[in-house]
Amino acid sequence: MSQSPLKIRGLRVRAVTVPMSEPHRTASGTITESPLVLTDVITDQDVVGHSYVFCYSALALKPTALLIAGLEPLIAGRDVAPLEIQQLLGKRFRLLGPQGLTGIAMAAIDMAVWDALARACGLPLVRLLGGEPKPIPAYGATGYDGAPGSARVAGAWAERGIRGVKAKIGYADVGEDIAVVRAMRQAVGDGVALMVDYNQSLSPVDAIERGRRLDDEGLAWIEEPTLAHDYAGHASVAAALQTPIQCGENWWGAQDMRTAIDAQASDYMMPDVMKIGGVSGWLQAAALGAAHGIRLSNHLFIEVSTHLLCATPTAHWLEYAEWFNPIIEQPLRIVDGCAVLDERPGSGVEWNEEAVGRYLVN
Ligand code: SMN
Ligand code: MG
Repeated sequence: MSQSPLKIRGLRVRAVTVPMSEPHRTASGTITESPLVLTDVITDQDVVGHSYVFCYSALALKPTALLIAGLEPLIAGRDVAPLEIQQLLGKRFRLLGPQGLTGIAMAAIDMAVWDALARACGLPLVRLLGGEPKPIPAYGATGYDGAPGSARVAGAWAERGIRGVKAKIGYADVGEDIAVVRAMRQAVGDGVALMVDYNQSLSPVDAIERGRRLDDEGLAWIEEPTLAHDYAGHASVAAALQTPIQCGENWWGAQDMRTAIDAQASDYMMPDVMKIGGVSGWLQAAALGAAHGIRLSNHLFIEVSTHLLCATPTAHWLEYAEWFNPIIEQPLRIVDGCAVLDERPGSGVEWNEEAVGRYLVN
């Protein structure tokens, strides 16, 4: 890095819609395409930091892009100092609140600023954070595709050497949930971990009833059985079941995670780097996880999340999803079922400009 501190000059914000090869069905809705906002933080020293955020719904794409671009005057001219920028943005949105699009916009900038800093230092993000690249075991997902469909996808993941597969369940009857798990087990054998995800679709009472039926299936975890912010409900489910409960992808900021820990809502936790507050928010979450001895996995955002898991003392699994790979110049590598980093500076996000141009939304 040069002697004078790197400064932010401005932002470049673009919206894209990346098609999915197959729709991803969950018990709480289907995703057919990936609406993403790409943020570039441009600095005064020939360094550009990149990040993307996932808007879930096409309706949120343009408002999110506008919100991120609107933050440019607030950060232009400031040092590339992500923790300071996090404080600044948090203050700016104190009255509106850190959830929803404001949280997404803050995370977009946070992740791109960290990426710029790592690039300026010539280091992969994990090394900037004081960690080192190491293999992180990866699991894949099947959608809400019934027993034959889930078994087919699970078998395909296992053939690629992936070490775990997570199924979307929450069918009309718990018998169907069990049938999906058994069909997958038959397809992958005993050496592959199986997880299930209810995507918030059950009441706590139903979750306990279904969970008891699933307790003998050898599952690695049961995810989001009930509403993400019903911490007491999740705590009652976690206390009643033997299978570990997994939650976190819908928590906004480390404060939500603290509430979940205080409530004993979940055995394992899987913050989403976007919703938890970017790299800065993840660092707080990782410290909470370490202090409480809670295993942490990620949710989506595989590139930056691999760097972060390598720097997380209680790292557990990498949730691996390839949906956003088409716009990434050098997609994350999986070797022997583990995500593997190299020594490239930054957080692993570099645009495939040809693909970005193809999927641009004006
Ligand atoms: C999930 C939800 C929404 C979009 C993608 C994935 C899911 C997960 O709950 O656990 O990955
Ligand atoms: Mg989930």
